Amino acid sequence: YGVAYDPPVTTTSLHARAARVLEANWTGGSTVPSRNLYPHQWSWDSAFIAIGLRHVSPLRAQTELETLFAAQWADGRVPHIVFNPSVPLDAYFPSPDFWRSSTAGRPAGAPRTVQTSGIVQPPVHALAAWLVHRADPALSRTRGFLARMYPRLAAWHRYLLHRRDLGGAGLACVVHPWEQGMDNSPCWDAPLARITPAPARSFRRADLDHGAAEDRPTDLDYGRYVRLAADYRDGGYRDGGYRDGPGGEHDAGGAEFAVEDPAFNALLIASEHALARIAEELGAAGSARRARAERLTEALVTRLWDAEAGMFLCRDLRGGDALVPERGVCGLIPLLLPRLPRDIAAALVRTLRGPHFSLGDRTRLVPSYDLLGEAFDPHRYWRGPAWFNTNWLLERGLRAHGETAAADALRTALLRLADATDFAEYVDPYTGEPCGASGFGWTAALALDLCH
Ligand code: 9WN
Repeated sequence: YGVAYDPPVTTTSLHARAARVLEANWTGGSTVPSRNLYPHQWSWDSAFIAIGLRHVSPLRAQTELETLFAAQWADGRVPHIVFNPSVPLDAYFPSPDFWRSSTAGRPAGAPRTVQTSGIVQPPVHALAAWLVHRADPALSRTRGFLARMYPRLAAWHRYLLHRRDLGGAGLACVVHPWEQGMDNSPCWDAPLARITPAPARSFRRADLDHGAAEDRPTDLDYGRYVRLAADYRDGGYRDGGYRDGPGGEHDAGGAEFAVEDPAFNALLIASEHALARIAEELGAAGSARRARAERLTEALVTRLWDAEAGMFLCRDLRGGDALVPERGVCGLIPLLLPRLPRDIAAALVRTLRGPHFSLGDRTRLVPSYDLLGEAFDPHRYWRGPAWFNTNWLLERGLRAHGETAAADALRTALLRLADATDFAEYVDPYTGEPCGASGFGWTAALALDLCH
């Protein structure tokens, strides 16, 4: 499987260099994932970045989340991108003129003063807010950090649990692959195949100015991403959603792409537990939120667990409401939940160690997709490479379930590769060779978190 990536010799400590990446990516109110490739604020990146930043500057970590939530829409959605007005329009595609969140005829509830996208990303934010608070409770209380964040976080979860419950079973749906955050995962191949791509000449990809074409999604993928986003925009970013109407009617909305994803929902559950703790810290009751998190965990198991695969799968609501038979790392992320049924957690650990993901054996970090899958490609974005955020989540999950030795080994590997690759965006899971951008925000932040 090739030669293991040969790390350069470094003299400054990992901690100091990670902090320097976050400093270099800081724009005054938030942190960009990458100066070149992603020059704006991204939603789930900011949550992961805040988790690391709290060890360097609790104030900046609080500000990171506050800046993101200042762009929250009136319906509670937190946009996946908050655009930096001083960055040229052609630096990233799709730019604000594509999303049109604040132009004439702007969609209902979009903020007036800041330009955003209209789709969302995984809800890691309440979890991040709680961890940021805990890093410096005195500062947090003085600034009223949690008191200000709580209603916004609650509205965000409300949006996902009501407007995005397109399947009617209680879980949140994503309506675009960018929402789930693992853009070109083979899990989306079947649901995306039904979407007519926008013609390649109708848009210009800025990502190829900075990233190698063979490491990025294809033009055909992009055509479909653009079509889906444009249709959602042209519908005013309205969602269907389950409504407790008099007849309990179920309106699945018009979304052509609607998927229940295990990672997105596991993060929502973890964040709901965090929100319960935040409520208690503020002197309110957390029990209703805990009960809701338990109900969501049950729904996750009922809807998405596949005993034969030994992992969770995605449910394609527009594909006959069937499970997608692809093993993506998203199906392992629920290990993060300490209250997952024991037999399921044990099966997930077995799957992680088995031939499809090969933890502690042939790979250096857990790949984003099945090593034995037909679509596996060790360099193409979310179709095989190992990512630091998903490995951090799995490290947390292994630890939560008492798999201390495996968690320690994963932590060591993660720190080593973050260091050796100058905080790469993602790596070849076999060799550790860096791919995508370097100086990547969440890689630096999560390495920092694991140093503590
Ligand atoms: C689209 C910023 C984001 C991450 C996603 C990752 C990538 C964007 C892109 O970069 O997606 O949102 O342009 O490819 O897939 O997880 O949040 O780092």
